[in-house]
Amino acid sequence: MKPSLLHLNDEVAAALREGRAVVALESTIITHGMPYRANLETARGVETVVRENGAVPATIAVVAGKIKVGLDDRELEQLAAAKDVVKASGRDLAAIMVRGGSAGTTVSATMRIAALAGIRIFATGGVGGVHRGAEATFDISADLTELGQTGTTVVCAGVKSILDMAKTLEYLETQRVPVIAYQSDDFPAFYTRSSGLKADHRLDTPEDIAQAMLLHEQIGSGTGILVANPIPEVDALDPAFIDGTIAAAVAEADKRGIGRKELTPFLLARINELSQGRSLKANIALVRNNAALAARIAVAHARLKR
Ligand code: PSU
Repeated sequence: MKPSLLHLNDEVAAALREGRAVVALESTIITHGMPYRANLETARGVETVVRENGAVPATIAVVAGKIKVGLDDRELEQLAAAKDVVKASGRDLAAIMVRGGSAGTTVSATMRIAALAGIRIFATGGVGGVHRGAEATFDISADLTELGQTGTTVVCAGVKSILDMAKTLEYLETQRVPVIAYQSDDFPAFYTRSSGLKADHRLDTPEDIAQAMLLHEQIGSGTGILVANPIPEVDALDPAFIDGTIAAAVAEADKRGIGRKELTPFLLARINELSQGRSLKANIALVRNNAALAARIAVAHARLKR
């Protein structure tokens, strides 16, 4: 893909030209991760959090066949309300562009587009991973292989236990992706602060993470970095409650034969219904928390690059 294929809005283009901090944001969370209007309010709120922490937000999506880096409010609103938008991972982009379609970009597509635009840091809620039962289905998110070949730092709250967390960490090791937990020894589990699994590394300040990004690049690692930021204590859900809810949703998906790219959106929606909105509330809180950390890392990174 050529950088000239990207449509940057003026604010993002100016910030990049001047070496100021920019944070990329994905849009599958808007189109397939949350119900309307919570999705729109969250998307707007997350952009505000990025600004409050000193960086420029760049929400990435495909709009009428064009790759947009930085959406205006009307585009954000249309994307949030539209019923005909698809979910695009990196491999889907070309075909969607040819037919002039619109798409929410997943972590894999967003991190690739961000890298092309020159944006090094990206905030999301959770990344995709190795699905439970992958030894039979082979269902492993392209987010993991993209992390293995694109040098974007992704700030997330760990992965949900809709996934096989141990296998996800194994796969990240194979892909040479460092996993750094922020102010924690454990790898977080999205709705809860610990998965019971240790993270490879712990760093305690945005400045240290920015420094690690520079060194990772200078070493020529060529891979992304996964920063795992635990959900704030006050927003975390009870582990027994959420694990039971997730298990019920996974069993239902299995029974109904739901798989491939429909699986993650189905599970997110079903968990929200079964938890009577508690999972959505936690999801919004952790995305905002990740956006704040990503912005602080981006500011520290821009300072180091000066
Ligand atoms: N996990 C979440 N919320 C999400 C997603 C994952 O907790 O919205 C979205 C992200 O965009 C991620 C994608 O990149 O789902 C992964 O989908 P799949 O498992 O089909 O690769």
